[in-house]
Amino acid sequence: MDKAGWYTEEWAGQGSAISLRVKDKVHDEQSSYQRIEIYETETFGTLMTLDGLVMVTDRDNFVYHEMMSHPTLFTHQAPRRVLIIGGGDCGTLREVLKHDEVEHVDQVELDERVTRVAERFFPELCAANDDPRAHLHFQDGIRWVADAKPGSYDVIIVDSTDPIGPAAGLFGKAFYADCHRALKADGIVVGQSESPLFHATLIKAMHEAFRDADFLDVATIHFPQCTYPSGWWSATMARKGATLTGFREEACRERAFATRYYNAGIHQAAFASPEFLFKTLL
Ligand code: AG3
Repeated sequence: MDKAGWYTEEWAGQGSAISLRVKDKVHDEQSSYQRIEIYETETFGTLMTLDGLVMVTDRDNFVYHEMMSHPTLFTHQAPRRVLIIGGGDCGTLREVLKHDEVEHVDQVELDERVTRVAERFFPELCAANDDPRAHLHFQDGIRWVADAKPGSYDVIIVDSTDPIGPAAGLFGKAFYADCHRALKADGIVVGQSESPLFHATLIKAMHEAFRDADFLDVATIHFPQCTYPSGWWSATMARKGATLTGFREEACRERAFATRYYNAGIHQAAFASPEFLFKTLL
């Protein structure tokens, strides 16, 4: 927060930044893994940063959390067992638990402090944490997946930070090969995949790593996320033994729960690839 009351995240190497006008810094701690800060902003509600990078704001996190969960869960025919890697603020977990057919969710977050701070400052994101289907584990997600019983999950969601530090391993072939083993035959893994505008080469590398790890089909979906680098974000999905078709459109249209961004039209549109990315991925 500068003297004039702005929080700024400079977007590494991009000569651009996001600034939010801040009323107050309400929390600041150094956990064993990272610096966790909470601000009250003037127009985006509460903001959480990790090592100075924007993770969540009250105002726009719904787009990210809905798109990290519903497109994958409505592509899978019967998602019963779900694994979330990271996701410490619990916003993705809340969306996953909106699906009645989900019977069991393991969430494996490295830093317990992120969840404890989210419980205090983002109670609405943590509203479903007491759901008996939710199982929170605080340990290394890479290790968890390596140790998972083969074929034990329908869906794996990688709700990570940027591919630096401990999260770097969540974007590579070795981790994807472990996901492949941990998934059932028609299982799907989806990971947040940064900005199409800024990080197209990372998205390309993810596609290659998923294919090298024997996934049959890979696709990137797009959505706006105005407080993340470039304001345009993506998630990349890969499926083990089948293509990423089979959208349960009727179930989506008749869903019994509320969403604010996601719907059937968004689902279909999100899979469309911009020309430059299409060419990058060739
Ligand atoms: N996961 C994606 C964070 C990446 C943001 N990067 C940045 N600000 N440089 C956030 C966790 C939400 N559950």
